Amino acid sequence: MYAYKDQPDGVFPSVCSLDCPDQCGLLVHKKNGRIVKVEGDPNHPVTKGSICNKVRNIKERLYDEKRLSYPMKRVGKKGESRFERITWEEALETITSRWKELIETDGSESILPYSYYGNMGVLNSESMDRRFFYRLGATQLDRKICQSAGEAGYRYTMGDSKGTNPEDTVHAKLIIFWGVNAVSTNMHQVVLAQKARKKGAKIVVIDVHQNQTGKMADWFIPIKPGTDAALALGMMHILFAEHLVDEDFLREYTVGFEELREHVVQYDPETVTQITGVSVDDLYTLARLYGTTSPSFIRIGNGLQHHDNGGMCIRTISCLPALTGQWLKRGGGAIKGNAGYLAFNSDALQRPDFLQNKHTRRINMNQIGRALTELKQPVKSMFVYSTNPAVVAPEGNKVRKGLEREDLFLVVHDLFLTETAKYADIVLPASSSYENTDFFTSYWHHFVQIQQPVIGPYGESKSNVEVFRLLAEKMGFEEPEFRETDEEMIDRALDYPENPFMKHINYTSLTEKQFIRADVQPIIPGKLLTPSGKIELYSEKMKQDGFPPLPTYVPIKQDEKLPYVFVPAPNHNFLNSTFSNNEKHIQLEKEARLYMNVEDAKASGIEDGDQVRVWNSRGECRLTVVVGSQVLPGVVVSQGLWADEPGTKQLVNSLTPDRLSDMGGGAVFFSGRVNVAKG
Ligand SMILES: Nc1nc2c(c(=O)[nH]1)N[C@H]1C(S)=C(S)[C@@H](COP(=O)(O)OP(=O)(O)OC[C@H]3O[C@@H](n4cnc5c(=O)[nH]c(N)nc54)[C@H](O)[C@@H]3O)O[C@H]1N2
Ligand SMILES: Nc1nc2c(c(=O)[nH]1)N[C@H]1C(S)=C(S)[C@@H](COP(=O)(O)OP(=O)(O)OC[C@H]3O[C@@H](n4cnc5c(=O)[nH]c(N)nc54)[C@H](O)[C@@H]3O)O[C@H]1N2
Ligand code: SF4
Ligand SMILES: [Mo]
Repeated sequence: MYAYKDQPDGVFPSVCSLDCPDQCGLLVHKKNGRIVKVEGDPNHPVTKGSICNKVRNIKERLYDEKRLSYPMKRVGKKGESRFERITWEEALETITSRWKELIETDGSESILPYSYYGNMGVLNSESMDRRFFYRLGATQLDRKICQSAGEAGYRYTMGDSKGTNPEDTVHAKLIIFWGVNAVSTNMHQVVLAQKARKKGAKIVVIDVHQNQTGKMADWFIPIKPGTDAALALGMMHILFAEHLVDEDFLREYTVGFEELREHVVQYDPETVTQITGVSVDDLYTLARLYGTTSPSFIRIGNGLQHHDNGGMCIRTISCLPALTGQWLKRGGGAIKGNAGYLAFNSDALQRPDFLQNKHTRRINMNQIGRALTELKQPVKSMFVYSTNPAVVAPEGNKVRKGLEREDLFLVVHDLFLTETAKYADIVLPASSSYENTDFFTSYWHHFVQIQQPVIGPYGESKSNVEVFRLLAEKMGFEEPEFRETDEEMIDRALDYPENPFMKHINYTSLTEKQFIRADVQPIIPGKLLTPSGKIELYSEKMKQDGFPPLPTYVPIKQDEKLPYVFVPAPNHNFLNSTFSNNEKHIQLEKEARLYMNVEDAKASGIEDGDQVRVWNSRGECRLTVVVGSQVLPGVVVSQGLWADEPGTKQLVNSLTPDRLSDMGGGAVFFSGRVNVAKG
């Protein structure tokens, strides 16, 4: 039997590697050795053959003529995009000799890895690379750009990243999409919600922007940015006042419900309306709907946590299902993230024990601009892979200033010459996930999946795992772990008795079946990983950590006296900045827009379709305005992380603050303020 990649024609199973909760099963069609079509695998029990438009068009990206196919070195100025082809041997030799020098002169902490999950494959995102940088003694990166604030908040209440099984949510009678643009970012949750709707369920969407998800709702509730905790507390106020809580459940499975009942008295409907902009009537309707409908399910989005108060906001919302006893109802409860169910042996994969100096410094990836421009002991070399900080990290102008530093030796490994790669000294071509071996664990559904190479590597491109194997060899690292094969690493990661749900999953069973359901048991509200084992409405741990022990509304910062809160959210046809450099996807998305309320537009003499300048003390952008009632007055929302084509100014992260969220060291992309004017 030939490997898939060696068969010129046929249809082969695959998995989507993008950073998306759905993690779809795919079927890849090949003709004459090339991918001609990608579709959903109808046999996948959750994603069932439907996939998004982005990936239906992925072959345009895989075979885009701009794709990198050989290593290059810089011959122009930083950022000028002038490069010359070199061999892999020269590239690896240049990198490792420079690093050996730096370790001598400045110490190993002068080298910084910078990566995220451009490819969600476990091997390619967090295995050989981690071993390598631990062994090197490089500065450690805190990878907190995405879900860390919310994860920290959810953990205080529920103990772990575990929630409802999404497949069960078809049984829910009320589904709340809260701060999640699910039509674009978790489409199969929408499919499940629509199935539930056919059986009589109601779909409520709470968002600062009536985007495609808001438009599909039975009821859309617009809210002021960063005020959702107050809304949840107002709901709790009414639930307690009107005896709509499940007292038996609260007594048996929670800590602190008596304290919470007292505490929420202050969040009366008038006060909450003032804070959130949700009317008193709507607040009553929502609370009563939630208090009288069961099973009810809340999909807690990422949008909420990208605020100054993001951790506390998600901590607060995650208390709601306990009030009405939802955790014992099939399809009831909430999902913030479900990664906890599919835990594998990450220590065996990453080998943190290779790091000798346990006090090695750490840098939070959200503050990379500061780190590159302000540190007393500077970062002298950075290796960027699977992420595009020049576009996705906050305080973009500071990031670019750092990347421009003449004395920064920058290596970028990517499929494309991204905005970040333009500043590189050495550019390395990356293979796509379709060219690699890897395994995948969803952070939403309960399936583990395998990727076997469907095509050979594009040009001279190499996977992350392979690049770090080669770098280790050149550095002279002799540990056998640097020579492990992909198959050995998969088995090592899945050999993890601590997670009984995945006992039956290993490399062999995955290659036989392609996707395997973990044997997940629903969470038991008395046996959680919180200190008490119960759902902690009152958290002593939070008190020790310096937070209010009860759920609390804390306003976001008014960082500048500017009229609008700016919410630069993702869009439908890109995935973060991925696809922002592919013609097909740009055409689908058309342009970088800014949504503005009619009243604000009128007051500033702005009309629909105008080009506007959006600015604050950190930078400026030029976007095309859509005037309407999709956002409340005082709020402007953009969509998509666009690259800067010549003559454009659309890097929205030029405007976002790099301060950190209340907990978890998260990013606060959506809490900054801006001004907007025509021109
Ligand atoms: N098409 C597409 N899919 C994606 C991505 C993408 O870029 N494009 N990105 C992927 C990644 S990495 C992630 S983390 C997820 C993110 O996907 P989601 O969980 O959907 O999170 P966001 O899209 O960041 O924000 C969701 C919503 O929050 C709203 N929002 C912002 N602030 C507030 C607030 O204060 N209150 C309320 N109620 N709503 C608010 C925004 O208007 C937006 O509609 O999606 C993944 N999937
Ligand atoms: N304003 C604003 N900023 C945001 C967000 C927001 O909502 N608003 N969302 C934030 C969130 S939630 C996230 S998760 C981050 C995500 O930000 P990033 O992690 O930077 O995600 P992408 O922009 O998709 O960039 C991934 C890069 O990895 C490359 N890549 C893909 N596969 C591989 C591979 O196998 N190997 C290598 N070496 N490279 C590969 C891709 O070509 C792409 O250039 O952005 C954050 N930034
Ligand atoms: S991006 Fe998400 S919805 Fe689209 S194919 Fe990949 S996993 Fe499925
Ligand atoms: Mo993310």
